[in-house]
Amino acid sequence: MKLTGVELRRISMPLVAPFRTSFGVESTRDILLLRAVLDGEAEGWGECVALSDPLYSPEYVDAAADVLKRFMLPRLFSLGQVDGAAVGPALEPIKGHWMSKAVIETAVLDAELRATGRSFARELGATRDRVPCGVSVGIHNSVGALLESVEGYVSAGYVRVKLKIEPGWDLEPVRAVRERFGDDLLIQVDANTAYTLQDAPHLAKLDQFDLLLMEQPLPEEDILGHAALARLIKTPVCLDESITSARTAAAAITLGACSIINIKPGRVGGYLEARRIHDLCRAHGIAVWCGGMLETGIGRAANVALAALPGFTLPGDTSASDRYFKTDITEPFVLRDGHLDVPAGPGLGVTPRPAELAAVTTRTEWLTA
Ligand code: NPQ
Ligand code: MG
Repeated sequence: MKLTGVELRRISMPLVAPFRTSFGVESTRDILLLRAVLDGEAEGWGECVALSDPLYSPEYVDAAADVLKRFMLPRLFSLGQVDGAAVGPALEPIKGHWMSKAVIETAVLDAELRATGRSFARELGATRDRVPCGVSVGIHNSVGALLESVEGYVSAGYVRVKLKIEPGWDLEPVRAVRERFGDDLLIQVDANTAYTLQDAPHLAKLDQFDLLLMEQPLPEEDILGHAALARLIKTPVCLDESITSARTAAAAITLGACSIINIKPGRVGGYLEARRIHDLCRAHGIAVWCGGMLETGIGRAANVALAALPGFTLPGDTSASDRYFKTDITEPFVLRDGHLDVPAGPGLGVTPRPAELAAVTTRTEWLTA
């Protein structure tokens, strides 16, 4: 099939509550959606996970739209034949911009799979029909407010809680959650690069709370620092921001920088590279779990499919739609017994609902060969 057109659609999604991390706070998610059309009729969707500002990764949503329009789409429009597997190789000469590569690859894959009645989950190699879900809990203004939020998530059925931490918000909130909810609650922490190796003695004080893992304590390029830290603390080190490809994952594993990896398809250039990282980690005995970027139902459907692969042995940040949004653009993902169902229909198995989509759209652009 040939790529004949692409719609770039910007939507503005209000969050149910502000989400604060060590790098900033957001109350609205400004998202780029992409609709790919093959042979003038087959349609597929993708959701770009880039944030508004380059604070989580070097990517940001305006740059994602720009690089797609000026550099990626022209290369793909000029191909005689395109399918999901051809997108990565065609865009290989373009450095970085993984989130932009991921969104167009996903949309082309979705179009191809919908046209042939195959599900995204089946195509990736999913072996389960539902996945256990964790929840990511932002930095709060007080420990009391944090406990109230965690209480709500635990009652909703989430099987694991991830607490965002930063210097000044670490030992006290983690201790409070562990004491209040007991030893059985699965807890992990995520620093989004807020510490340095000099903080190792302080981070070692978190060992006493039996955390599942500590996610990305040090800067993204500090692979050697993570390897040193992993030898100084008992809590397993997990990398997020540092892992941008199967190659960087292989290097981090070989250097002993992590024993667990958070796989976010957007951050690594797409679901096919995400699967390669899954396969690599499985061969090395490295546990993986599926990260999240506050996706709508479109990105969430694809993440839930990936999380159903056999190597995803830890609960992901694949929360229900209502964790983030009052109204989702697709049929909402609803938590049942701490799990989400893996969509089984053709392609991603979910489609934006026209009225809900129109209500949040701020701009659309139609591009053709
Ligand atoms: C992480 N996600 O694992 C990211 C970071 C992230 C679910 O914790 C707005 C503001 C959107 C902050 C998306 C989770 C964001 C955001 C993702 C942080 O590191
Ligand atoms: Mg993270």
